[in-house]
Amino acid sequence: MTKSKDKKKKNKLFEKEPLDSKANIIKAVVLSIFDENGPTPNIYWPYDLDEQAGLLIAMKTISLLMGDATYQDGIGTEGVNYFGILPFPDLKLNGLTYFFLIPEVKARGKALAATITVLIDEENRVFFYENMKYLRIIIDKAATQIQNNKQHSEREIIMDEIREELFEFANELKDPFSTKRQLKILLTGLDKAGKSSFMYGIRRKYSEIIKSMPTKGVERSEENIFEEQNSTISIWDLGGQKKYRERYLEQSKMYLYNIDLMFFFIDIQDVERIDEALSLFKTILNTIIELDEFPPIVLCLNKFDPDIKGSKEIFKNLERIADVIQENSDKFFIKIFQTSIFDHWSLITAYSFGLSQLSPNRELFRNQLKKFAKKTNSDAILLLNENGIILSNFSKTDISGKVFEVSAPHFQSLYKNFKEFKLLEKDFIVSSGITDRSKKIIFKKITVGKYNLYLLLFLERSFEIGKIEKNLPDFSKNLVDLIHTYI
Ligand SMILES: Nc1nc2c(ncn2[C@@H]2O[C@H](COP(=O)(O)OP(=O)(O)O)[C@@H](O)[C@H]2O)c(=O)[nH]1
Ligand SMILES: [Mg+2]
Repeated sequence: MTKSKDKKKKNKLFEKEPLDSKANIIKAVVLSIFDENGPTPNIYWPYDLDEQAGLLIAMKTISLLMGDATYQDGIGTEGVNYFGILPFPDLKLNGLTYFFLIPEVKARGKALAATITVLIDEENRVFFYENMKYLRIIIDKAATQIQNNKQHSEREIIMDEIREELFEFANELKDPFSTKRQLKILLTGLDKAGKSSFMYGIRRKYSEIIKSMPTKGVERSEENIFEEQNSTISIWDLGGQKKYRERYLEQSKMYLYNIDLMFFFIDIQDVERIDEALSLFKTILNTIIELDEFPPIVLCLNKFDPDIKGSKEIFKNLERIADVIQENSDKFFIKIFQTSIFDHWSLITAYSFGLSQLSPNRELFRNQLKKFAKKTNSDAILLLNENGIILSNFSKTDISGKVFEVSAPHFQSLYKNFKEFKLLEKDFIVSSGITDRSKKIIFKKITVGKYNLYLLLFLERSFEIGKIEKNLPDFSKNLVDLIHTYI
């Protein structure tokens, strides 16, 4: 669609850039606005963008996010910002979309829904994932300017500028055309902190936990969130014994480079080694700061076994660790979890949170859950994949979230058992007698494209299954797109 038959309408790109320029990776840049005619491509490049293609881009990007409660209730334009990567199979393109609101007194909700979408060939999509951070900054800046400038002509200039900036950015990259996204997850911490057991636990290889020997050197494995995915996720379990630690710190360029996510484990029962563990944590952070690496970090305060939860001493340790961590890590996004192999859900929660950080679509996912919750009167929703990993969750209150923590794993095994023994009449389970009179829990298998996912809903006792079934097709349809580009 960018290769116009009409050569007279030469666009700026080809006047300035040689044809084989890397900037050619960017096929289109579109500002869409939901105006009185519905979702409309308002300003776009190439200037001769096919009309149908433009409409499709506007419709798809804006409609995915319509129905957002914040927007419709007119609460304000601040909280409504989402990035996501969307597939456009008909155009053979992938789009990085930013959804935002333009304040407009006359409009419903006092704002107009708008998106800026950057499009590239679908086989080049890794470009988006690898450069998300910078692309977000460029697009975010343009969106703010669009919000502040009302004139169409001013906005045209802004869109020209963002395009130039994107070209420049693409041109400076060494290799924007790798075909598969390579992700690297590190598991770090002292020896015996429980790193290997954590992964066995996640994978339900319980017998291995008993047999497990100290990890020698580095053990690599792969994670597949979906059977078919466009990225390779490698998990590097870095052996924690002193000799291995020294090696990976010395050869940090090899081990600690290009990290997308890091887990750090501390054995909170081993009081004597807590200082040593914290010191290793600091050393690793300093080393990766030097490498200019700032991955999100999941800190597992591990061996927080169910039977010691009440212990005062453990509680003191936890507080001390949290303080030290806070002091040393203002440059990083760190999320702390209390984990134990005897509490499967604690592992899943920490692990899933980490994985979700790898997906640029996590906000969009959550938004779909939130919409579905509203339509079905659910207090909380959880979406699990076949392996029980949480893809996304939404809950109105803390309490409903907590209910899930306790019940989700049980429901999933119940469901699987019932299914196996063909005891399931319909494709869902409804709780009965577990909750008080006001609430119910539904566990349901849903198909999204070629995947089986599991949906857990926490909702009013007087729920209507019809309402859920009516809204499911739309929900699944939106998720299909997001799953294709989830990771
Ligand atoms: N009590 C308790 N023990 C654990 C937990 N996780 C691991 N362990 C035990 O701690 C020891 C070291 O675990 P391992 O996974 O090999 O640690 P790694 O060296 O960090 O990989 C093993 O004996 C495990 O059985 C946990 O959550 N609670
Ligand atoms: Mg190990």
